[in-house]
Amino acid sequence: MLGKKMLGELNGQVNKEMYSAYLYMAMSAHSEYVGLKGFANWFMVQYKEEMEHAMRIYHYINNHGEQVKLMAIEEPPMVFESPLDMFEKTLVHEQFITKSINDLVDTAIEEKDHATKIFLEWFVTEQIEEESNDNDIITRLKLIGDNGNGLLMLDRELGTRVFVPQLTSGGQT
Ligand code: OFO
Repeated sequence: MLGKKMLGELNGQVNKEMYSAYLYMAMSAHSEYVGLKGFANWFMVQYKEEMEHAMRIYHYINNHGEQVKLMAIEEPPMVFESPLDMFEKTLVHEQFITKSINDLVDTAIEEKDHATKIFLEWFVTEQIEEESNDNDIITRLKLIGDNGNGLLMLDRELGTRVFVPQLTSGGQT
């Protein structure tokens, strides 16, 4: 059973994950437009992962016999100054998501909702990886600076990222 507050916050998180997906899809579209196909691939994989994050919560709500409430997804930005700008914005967004997940855990603890607390542990761990990936790429982009060859090498590397689905259609891992 999900408490009213917990359910509301989980529904809110579905929306935030959908926005994450939308934001990274926008970054993928921008990368494609400026000819950075590897960055476009990296962000498209990120988009797919975010859709899975949303679906994990969607199924969790369903499995509790509750109805998911879908809300409007905010329009993401369309123009970015540079690859570094995209990754700095990605990191800021992921830090916002980390805080949101931590707030959900706080609510689960307050409500003595052990099942939801355990469910959220996957997201807590995932956020460490998300922020670490972004920090790593930001460091490399700063080292590359204005070096076009360095940027193309990183673009080639980011082009090798592959999406590995983790969820079945029923939301099981
Ligand atoms: Fe990027 O981890 Fe979900 O939002």
